[in-house]
Amino acid sequence: MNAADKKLDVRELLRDLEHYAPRRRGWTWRIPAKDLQYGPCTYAELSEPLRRSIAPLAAKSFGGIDPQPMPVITTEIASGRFEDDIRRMRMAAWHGADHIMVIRTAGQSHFDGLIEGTPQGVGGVPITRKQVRASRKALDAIEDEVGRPINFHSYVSGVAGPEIAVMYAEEGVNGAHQDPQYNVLYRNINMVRSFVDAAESKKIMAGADMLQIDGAHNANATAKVAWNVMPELLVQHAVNSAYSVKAGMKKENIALSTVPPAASPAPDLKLNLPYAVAIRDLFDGYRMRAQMNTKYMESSTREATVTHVLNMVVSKLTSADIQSTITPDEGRNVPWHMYNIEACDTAKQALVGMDGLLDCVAVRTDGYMKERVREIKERAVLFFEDMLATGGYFAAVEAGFFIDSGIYPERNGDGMVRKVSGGIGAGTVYDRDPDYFAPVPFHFGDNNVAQYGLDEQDDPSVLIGGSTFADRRKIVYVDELDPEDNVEHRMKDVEKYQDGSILRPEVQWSGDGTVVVDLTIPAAEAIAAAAALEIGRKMNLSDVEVIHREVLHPAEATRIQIKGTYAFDVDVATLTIPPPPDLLSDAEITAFVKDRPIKIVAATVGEDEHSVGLREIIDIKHGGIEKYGIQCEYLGTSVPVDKLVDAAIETDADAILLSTIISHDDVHYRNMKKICDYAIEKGVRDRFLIIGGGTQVTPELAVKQGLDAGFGRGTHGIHVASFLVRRLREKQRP
Ligand code: Z97
Repeated sequence: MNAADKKLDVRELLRDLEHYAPRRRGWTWRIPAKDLQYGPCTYAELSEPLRRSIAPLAAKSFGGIDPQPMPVITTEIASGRFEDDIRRMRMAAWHGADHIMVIRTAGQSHFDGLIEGTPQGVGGVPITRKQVRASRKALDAIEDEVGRPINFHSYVSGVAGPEIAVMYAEEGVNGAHQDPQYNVLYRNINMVRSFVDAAESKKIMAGADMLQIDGAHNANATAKVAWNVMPELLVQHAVNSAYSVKAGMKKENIALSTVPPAASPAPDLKLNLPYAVAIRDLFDGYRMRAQMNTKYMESSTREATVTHVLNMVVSKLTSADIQSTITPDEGRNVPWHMYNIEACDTAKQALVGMDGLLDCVAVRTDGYMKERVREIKERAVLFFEDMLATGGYFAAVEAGFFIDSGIYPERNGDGMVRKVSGGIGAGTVYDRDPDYFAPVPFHFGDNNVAQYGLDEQDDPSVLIGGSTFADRRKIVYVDELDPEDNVEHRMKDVEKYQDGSILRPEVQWSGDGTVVVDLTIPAAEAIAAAAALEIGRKMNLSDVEVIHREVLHPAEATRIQIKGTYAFDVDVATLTIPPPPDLLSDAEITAFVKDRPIKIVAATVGEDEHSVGLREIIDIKHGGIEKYGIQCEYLGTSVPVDKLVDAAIETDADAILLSTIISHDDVHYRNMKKICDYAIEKGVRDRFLIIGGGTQVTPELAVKQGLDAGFGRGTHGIHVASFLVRRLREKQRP
């Protein structure tokens, strides 16, 4: 068995984890494949294809291609159990993700140190060394499988930010969000402490060549009138970007988390495109990470997809470097595997679909665009000047400049106010003594190396025989601290699902037994929701919850989705699994018919007026056998079987297709026997193949009546054509 066909063995992955070393540091971009001829298509700006992947469903009409767009594609994973997240990472990578962002457990910013072991998280994964290491190790195997490097990413924020940055650098984490404004505005961490920590964290991240994403998009997600914060978003980008460069980061490792601030039903592109252009004008040389707009996201996957695709039109027109994807999880209470995967597919397919867009259209630089871009920039610059005049960033935060719902210079007085002397960790910043010395290679600010006879550019860790970055043996690896809340325990509970012989559906965790039921209930919303819960319970589901509702009409119907769990297993050994149909490819069939033309006669036989099934098998419109160039003579309905045989003789056909739907008294099988008997009587049975089809036809019973083949429900043209070609090919052989 190919390793890719096997389930990921998490136990194997965890074995010998204490000796794991990451294979590289730093961020990796996709490799461009310009003007790539791929299958029947030529593309302008793809990246290199994957070794293994899952193509969009429509790819089967294009030779199964799975083109990969140029931007890195992000997926955010957050189930709370890293052992399940790892499996989801694998699925996402096969669908085109190469930036895996692990969402930390809710409010990890408030932890004042590194956590050890692998406890289960709520609303995300607790960031621990073991969890990070296991995920990075898994991604090494996954990137080998798909044939493209995968970037692993999480957050460097909170009062333990610098410790986390060090651990990330040691463990080969490739990127992180780092923005002191996030701490200040959303986590009420003291501003002085946040900026001091940020300088240290950024220096370490720079040392490990990590990509940084800022936190500006959070203002959009938080503000009451989200599209009004456009000028502020630019100011936030500027503060973090300039600070990062000063802390030693390279511009090309600094990504702005740009978010299109509005969404349809607002005029999405008219508002978002000039904004995106303004950012790119102001922040030349930085990377653009297109964060999807989450502000307006409810529980509808359809609405999420519309917003996502419109966001990507902006990304495409303004050449974003990283494309984020987002799921309607928040509206649906759980992070689902399937929405991660759908969102990756949406990003990949939409971006590939827009390949070469800028060869076809151009973003205007006159008229509305010119005025609007200029207006946004002016408002942002004025905001910045006002901030400086007020006494700088800290004073501006104290004055409530940020997340105000007015569009600058308007102010609604509802901004987030924080005090310089307030917040978590206030008063914890101290001046360094003149002889302060830290024996570490990446450190921000004064480090009195001269006292030990070292130069500025020397690595001070030589004095202690190297740092943990250089010598991994110095890293203290703690496996598990909690005897109960750890991965071994969690996996033991779901042991029976590990090898795939016992199955239970899941949405996020192995064996969670959660299902979604989609119901259209002919009632008004409130009644429909109550009815849906009752239906769920009657289906023997427990913990039934309504996760989505859409009014189709106030009186006629409401669409309700419920989720619930059930507690039984399916043993794979008890299943009857039909062998996959052995079909030839369209190209193979067409090529055969070109060399050796095939002719058939067809009719519905007996007293049977049904014609649709047979027409579907024949007609080109429905993917019938005509499309391969097979000549079809359709004789109609209620045709006597002898007439069908006579017509086959007359036209020198290769095959007879008889259709029969009516099955009372086994008339369908009797007609099959009758046609074979007649052909034998005429001495022509060997001249053509006789094939029967119909919804009630069982292939084995049809053959028992003397036919060459029978086809039942679910048959398509390709099934019949594959059979014809195979048999005629056998006949040709000497
Ligand atoms: C995205 N959907 O794709 P805590 N630092 C920054 C952040 O933006 C965040 C944290 C820390 C979003 C990601 C929201 N961002 C989700 C700059 C979170 C997280 O441990 O939750 O406090 O920190 O960017």
